[in-house]
Amino acid sequence: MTRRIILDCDPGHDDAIAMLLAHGNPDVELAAVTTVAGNAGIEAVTRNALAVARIAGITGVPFAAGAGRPLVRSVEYAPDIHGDSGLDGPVLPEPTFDVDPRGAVQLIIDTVMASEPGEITLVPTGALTNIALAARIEPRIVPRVREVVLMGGGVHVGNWNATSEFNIVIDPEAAHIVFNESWPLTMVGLDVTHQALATAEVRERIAAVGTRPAVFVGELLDFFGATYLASQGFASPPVHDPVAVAYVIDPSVLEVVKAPLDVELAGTLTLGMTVADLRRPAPRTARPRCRCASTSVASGISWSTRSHRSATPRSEASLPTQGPSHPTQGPSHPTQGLPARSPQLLPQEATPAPPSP
Ligand SMILES: [Ca+2]
Repeated sequence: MTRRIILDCDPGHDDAIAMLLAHGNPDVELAAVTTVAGNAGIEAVTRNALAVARIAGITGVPFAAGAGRPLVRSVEYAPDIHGDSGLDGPVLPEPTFDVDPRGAVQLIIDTVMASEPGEITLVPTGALTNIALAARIEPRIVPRVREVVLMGGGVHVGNWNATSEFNIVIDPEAAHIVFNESWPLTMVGLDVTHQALATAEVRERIAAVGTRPAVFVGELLDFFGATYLASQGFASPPVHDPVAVAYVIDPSVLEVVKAPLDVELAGTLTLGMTVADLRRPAPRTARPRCRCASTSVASGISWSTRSHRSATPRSEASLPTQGPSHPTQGPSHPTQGLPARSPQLLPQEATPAPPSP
């Protein structure tokens, strides 16, 4: 069944690839695309989203601009990774349509309320400001949302600082709201997305597609790969946001465990840290503080069990193995020794998408 999603994003190189994947894959349908300040300011990321829509040929999907700053804190951007524009590298085309005047939060509310209960999945790949505001302004959306599958956080891993991931730490209060609503929520965090690497082999497969979106993805990865190498030491860049979309398309791509989950708001060293209690067996005193119907944490990529639906199937044995690509990925990392490559679904985001109705 086609899953209808609202992609709430801050494009952003990996957001752009996530959008291409969501548009190009027949198992998901973009019900709306909303933007939030994060990788760059709200005007920039919104312009970027519209440019990606033109490159992908997305039409008939409402786009809306959302929050320009976090709920409480000062706004922070990520130019070291994404450049000042949020999408440095490719030359972007001018948008061909305007944003929805209702704005992101109202568009999210209207889309969920106009859909059947359980129809809409929220896929935030930026700060959770818009999602938190929507839940507060119209609480009736919460039980109507099928689930929230977000890229953000991580278990014992950070990127903005030692403990915290960018999307969560730039608006931790919004994350707290979203983590403590009663919808099912799955966190696709850094411990998983740091394994979803755009290796040379993956990039060759995308380049071989040869379409405009494929060339665009190559240009995105040229810039993204260079900044990730310079700023964080990755030999191949981790392509975070498409992993959340890939999980919606095919849950078998990730190993997921249910666990109590919340976000740190009071830590002097750990603000924005996502805290999942993964102790097994779960201690009797371990209770989720949050009220989510269930919280789940992606714990790994299912290299051996996920379905193989790529247009260019290859045997696992033929795939190159790659050692730890990140200097901080220690020898105890559970995936060390596994083929380091992007999810099977990643190359499909470069496939030319059929025009939207
Ligand atoms: Ca993002």
